[in-house]
Amino acid sequence: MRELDHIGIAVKNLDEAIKFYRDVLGLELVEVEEVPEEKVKIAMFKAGSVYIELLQGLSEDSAISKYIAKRGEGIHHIAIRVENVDALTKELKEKGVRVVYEEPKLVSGGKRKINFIHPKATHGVLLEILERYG
Ligand code: CMX
Repeated sequence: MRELDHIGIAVKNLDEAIKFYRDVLGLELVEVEEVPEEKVKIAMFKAGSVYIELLQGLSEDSAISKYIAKRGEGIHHIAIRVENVDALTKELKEKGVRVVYEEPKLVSGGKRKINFIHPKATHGVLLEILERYG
């Protein structure tokens, strides 16, 4: 299984951005949560079979805050859902592909396991690989 899971959009103000995606576009807001492991607060919207994830940095040193400081708001990453993120991380490292974390991270109280492939290895897009539990 390798399916598009979500598109991540970096935003300055999550509450303001939610108003647009929920109230103007009419997308279904599935959940809002803090992901302290990644120093972000996120809002997940269902958009057909995939999600749109809005991300606001929780501190200046968050990857999202740094991204916005350099490039402004916009598409930050694309996420692919896979069957086994540990195995894929190992496989990528063996192939010499630059992953962000040596070992995948469990986040959101164990609801997801994630890693990232560096944009320099993917022709310019930060790619998240993730496994979802429940
Ligand atoms: N998309 C595309 N290119 C990107 C990028 C992005 N999101 N972020 C950085 N880049 C590019 C930059 O343009 C730059 O390219 P040039 O050298 O050609 O100018 C290069 O990558 C290095 O950029 P940088 O600003 O110096 O960024 P860093 O190397 O400090 O960090 C990265 C980049 C990907 C390692 C870092 O953002 C990271 O660790 N990301 C993974 C964690 C993360 O993003 N967490 C937030 C999401 C959490 C979640 O989804 O739950």
